[in-house]
Amino acid sequence: MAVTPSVIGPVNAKPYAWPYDTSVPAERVALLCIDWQTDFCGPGGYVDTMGYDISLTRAGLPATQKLLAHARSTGMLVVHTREGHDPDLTDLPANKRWRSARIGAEIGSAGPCGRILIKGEPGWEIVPEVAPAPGEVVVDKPGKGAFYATGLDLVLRTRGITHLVLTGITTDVCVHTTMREANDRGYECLILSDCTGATDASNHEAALHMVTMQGGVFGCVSTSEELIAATTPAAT
Ligand code: C5J
Repeated sequence: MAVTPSVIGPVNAKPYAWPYDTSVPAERVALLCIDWQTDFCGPGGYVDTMGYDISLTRAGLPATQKLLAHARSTGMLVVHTREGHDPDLTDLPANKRWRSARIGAEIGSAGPCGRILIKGEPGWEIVPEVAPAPGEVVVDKPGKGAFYATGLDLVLRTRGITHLVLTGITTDVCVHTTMREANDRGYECLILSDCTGATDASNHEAALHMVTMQGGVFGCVSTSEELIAATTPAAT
């Protein structure tokens, strides 16, 4: 029996109804879950140790959890990323280490959640609310962007992915860097305001606003509710 796949779009978004090509089969869309790690949103993690308010970085968790269930049921590719470094610190640039030390949370030093931002440590793990399901793609990255020094682009192109939905933390750093990298590679991007968060509320708002400039300079901004509402389920 022929199956018509789930279709996404048009999504009510700013500055245009997403995607630019009106709609897209869910199987050509990847949901990126960026750095939902204890180090960025859990007590005792890197962001907490730096003295920032983790309620801001945790704010997008409930909506992302709901959206993950939707993505899994519609056939979107789910991709998780983790920022982190090798235990011997060979992939940690000296300036990144120095900057983290000067704010009291040196990458590689011991903290309440193990060594800060080190692969395999409790703080580096993705929080349970949005943990990867068995078989889902997990991309480890040493930098802010998920395309730099990783196989992400190859994974997406191999699966025929052309459109990306971005969730995660932090809006202004890893999510934004990844969105910019993706946009330059030709992916049609949508960032969700209720599934992201930053260490500073005004930076979150500013990062979202930046996307909407120049006719959608990096893509579009919307919410998970709008995305879900704009999904036509698969039919047999
Ligand atoms: C930061 C990230 N903020 N995941 N990393 O250092 O945004």
